[in-house]
Formats: sequence, C-alpha cells, structure tokens
Amino acid sequence: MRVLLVSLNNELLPEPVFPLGIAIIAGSLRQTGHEYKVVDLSFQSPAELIATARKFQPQALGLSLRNVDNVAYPDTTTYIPYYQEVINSLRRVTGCPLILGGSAYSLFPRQLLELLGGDYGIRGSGEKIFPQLLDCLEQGHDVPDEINLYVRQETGCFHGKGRSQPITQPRPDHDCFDLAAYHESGGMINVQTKRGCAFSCIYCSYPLLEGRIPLTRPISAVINELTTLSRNGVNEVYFVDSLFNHPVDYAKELCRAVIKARLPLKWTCYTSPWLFDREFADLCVAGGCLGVEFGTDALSPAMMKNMGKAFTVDDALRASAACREAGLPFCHALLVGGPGETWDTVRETVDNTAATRATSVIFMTGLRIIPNTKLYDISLREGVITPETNMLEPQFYLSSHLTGLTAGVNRLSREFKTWIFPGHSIRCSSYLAGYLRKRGARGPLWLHMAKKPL
Ligand code: B12
Repeated sequence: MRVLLVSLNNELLPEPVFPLGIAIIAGSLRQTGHEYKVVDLSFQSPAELIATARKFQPQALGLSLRNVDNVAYPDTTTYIPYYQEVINSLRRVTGCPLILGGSAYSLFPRQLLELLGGDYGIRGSGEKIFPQLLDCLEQGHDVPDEINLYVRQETGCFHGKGRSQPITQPRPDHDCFDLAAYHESGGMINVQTKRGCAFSCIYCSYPLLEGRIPLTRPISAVINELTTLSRNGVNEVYFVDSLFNHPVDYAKELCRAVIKARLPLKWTCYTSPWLFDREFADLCVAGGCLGVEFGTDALSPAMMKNMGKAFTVDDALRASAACREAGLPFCHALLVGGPGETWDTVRETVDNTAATRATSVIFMTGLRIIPNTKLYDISLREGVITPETNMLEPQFYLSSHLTGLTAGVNRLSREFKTWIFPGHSIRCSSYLAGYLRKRGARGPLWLHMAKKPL
C-alpha cells in the first residue's frame, strides 16, 4: 500500500524532538514491503505536507500525535487545535483511511479518534499492528481483532479483544528524516533500549503507554543502531527509555558495550535515584554521557509517599554524590503541588534538593491529570474533576494548600539562580532556547542554564 506517514509535532521547546515513533513505524513498513513517504512537521511546513499529499496520492495516512499539551502549569499550551487544523487541511486533499497513533493518541484513544475524525487508531506500540491493518485494508479483509486497535463507526469508537504479543522493534528508518536539522537546532537523535516502567508514580502516563514490564532490546541491536547512526554523522543521542538505569544490570551492561564500541557519541537520559551507584555514574562518564536527569519529583518524605516514589531522600543524596564524584552533570526534575503538598513540604523538598548540589533543577508546579492513573481517582474523590470533565483540555492537580503560587515560585527563582521553572517562563522560553542554541549549546538545556546563571 502507498502510505504517507506524518509526524505532526512542531514543538521546539526544550528542543525539537526526533520522532522515533514514526521512524520505527517507517522501519516496519520497509520490512513488510509497503511503499511510504514521511513528512516531519518539526522541519517541514503544513503547506509542504499538503503539496506532498497531493503529489504522492496516498492510499492510507498514518499520523503520529506526540503531545497533548506541554504539561506545564500555569503557562499551558495545548496542541489539539493545531492537530485539528492540519488534519482538516489533509482531509480536503485526500479521502484515504486516516490512522492515528503516538503517545498523545494513546492516552485519549476514543476521544481523539472522534474529535479528529480518524478512521482507525492504534494505542501504544504500532509497529506490528499498523502493517497488519494496512494489509487488511488493501485486501478488503476484516481488521485485526486487537485490544489496541480502535475503529470509528457511526455508533461510536470500538476496539477489539485480542491481546498483542510482545514486540521486537524493527530498525528505525532514519533515512527519511533531516538528521542534520535536528543536530543544528540542538536536538538529539533518539534511541530506545527498552519499553515499560515498573514504577507506580501516581500521576505518570509511562506505564499506560509502555506497560509495566520492562522489555529490553538485545544489546547487540542497540549497539548496531548506535554504530549506524554514528556512521551517518550523528554525534548526540537521547535514550528515550522511561528510566535508563532500570533494570540496573542491563543498563550497566549496555554502558560497557557502548564503551567497548568506542563510538564518538555523546548521550543523555532519564534516570531514577534508586539503585544509582558510583559504578553506574563512572560507566556513564566513560560511555560519553553528557548528563542525567533524575525524575525525582519530591524530596519531602511525606510527599514522596503521596506521589508513589520508590526511593528515599538518602537514595537521592547518594545518587547525587555518585554523580558529583564521577564528574557527571545531573539535574533533578521536581513536580510540586501533588496531594498533601504544603509550603512546608515544598521547603523540605527544596532544602534537600539544594543539598544534592545538582548541576540544575527543573521545578514544575501542578500535575497534569491523566485518565487511568491514581491521580485521576484522587482528583475525582476530591472534586477537582468530575466523570464528565473533558480531560483532553489541560486539567491540573494543584494542592489547595499552595496559595500564592506565583509569588512563592518567584522567591525560589531568586534564591536558586541555576534552577529552571517551566510553566512560569522563568529561565525557560523559546527565545532563551534559541539564544543558547545559537551560541552552540548542545545537549539538554539545563546543562547550559547552570553555566550561565540568569
Ligand atoms: C524522552 C521524552 C522526552 C524527552 C525527549 C528528548 C528527545 N530528544 O527525544 C524530553 C525531556 C526533551 C521531552 C520533552 C517533552 N515531552 Co516528553 N517524553 C519522553 C518520553 C519519556 C519518551 C518518548 C519516546 O521517544 N518514546 C519512544 C517512542 C518509540 O515511542 P512513541 O513515540 O510513543 O512511538 C510508539 C507508539 O506511540 C506508536 N506510534 C507513534 N507514532 C505513530 C504513528 C502511527 C500512525 C501509529 C499507528 C503508531 C504510532 O508506535 C511507536 C513505536 O512503538 C515520553 C513518555 C513515554 N514513555 O512515552 C514523554 C512524553 C511523550 N512527553 C510528553 C510531553 C508533554 C513533553 C513536553 C511537551 C513537555 C515536557 N515534559 O517537557 C516536551 C515536548 C518536547 C517536544 N519538542 O515535543 C508527554 C506527551 C503526552 C502529553 N501528556 O501531552 C509524554 C507522553 C510524557 C507525559 N508527561 O505524559 N520528552
């Protein structure tokens, strides 16, 4: 079948993100012999997309929706009206089946299929079901009976019952993308070493998107992918795993393999302070890691419990010390305002975070409420939302005890000059990102904020 794949994401903050999902989907089409073209709206315009659709005359459209909104509060940006606009323009030039996928789609499969007028939607990993669906459409067969495949009919949106088997990731097709454009604008090329997150943070979408059981890729496959990228001129990589350092033994073995491969690659990743030891920090440094971002959220014991964190304050202090001793830059990402938060617990988190002597800290306020999470249930119980609330619109949980949020955040921003406050536009804006990138800032932006306190 002739398929036009489109990555709709055009968000440039904190950097343009390489659309690995659609590159993997493209890889699965290459493997299964479908003809395809890719349009990437990070660097191509909607007008180019429409011109390509006219010329290519696709028999199916595969659209990747990554972000619902920027999960930042109170300065929230939502991307849904933009998706609607692009899809409406596409509908004017092609009547072929429209298939939706991607993380944003997967969090709201029914609502987005209806709202955006898609014909089919695939929740979660798409590389196996998508080519199967195309085969069925081409041959006029019934679509696969899969729990993750949604179909829009006049009477509503339905999904099948069958459970999918675990997936072997096909080699992503990088050739359809302008890799240099990502490099020039400070973005990295993404690589995934595993899927799944076994942790239970109350607000988090990762287990919903990837499942709870970490499924690791063979280390040789990851090294082959890195080697090919490196040969194609890529020198910076982002490991997009929910948590790069779990399972720990796998992560260490992977680092050793990266060191052994002697690739001239720099990389960065998300990590947990749990089981993050000096050996791992040393392996990261030796393997070319530019810095790690801890998904810490809170460092007040009461709030850590409320947020469902699996580690202790001591774990965070130890992991931070390991980074400092190894010479590995690190950042703690905080998420303030969860159930039970008060200005006292915030102060406790702030003081403990300051004690880690992190290279930088990302301080977010308000938790985006996502359906099917514990936070969703808490929010219903507390009357923050009702079962009728439209969750596609940015709905945030902010503890009612946190009065005077803006003033409190402003005070903290004056106290900590290397901390970043997205959602309050403090040391985080497209303008600043552009400024730093123009001056050659590479890797994660928090690394540069710390060097240039504003
Ligand atoms: C790594 C990451 C980042 C890194 C990215 C670094 C980099 N260079 O890539 C950083 C920290 C910079 C980042 C930033 C942001 N992120 Co982020 N990020 C992630 C994370 C952990 C992994 C994304 C990833 O690459 N996954 C691997 C790929 C292979 O998976 P995938 O894209 O989902 O693709 C699969 C399926 O979705 C499907 N699929 C994809 N496309 C298509 C298309 C079709 C047709 C089909 C059928 C199937 C299909 O098949 C693919 C292969 O199996 C996810 C959470 C998660 N676990 O998914 C959040 C996530 C995607 N991010 C999110 C958000 C909101 C953001 C930000 C807007 C705000 C923020 N948190 O800073 C920015 C936006 C950046 C931008 N320019 O767009 C949200 C998006 C959903 C939402 N709530 O809106 C997520 C889900 C996390 C969350 N909070 O819920 N992010």
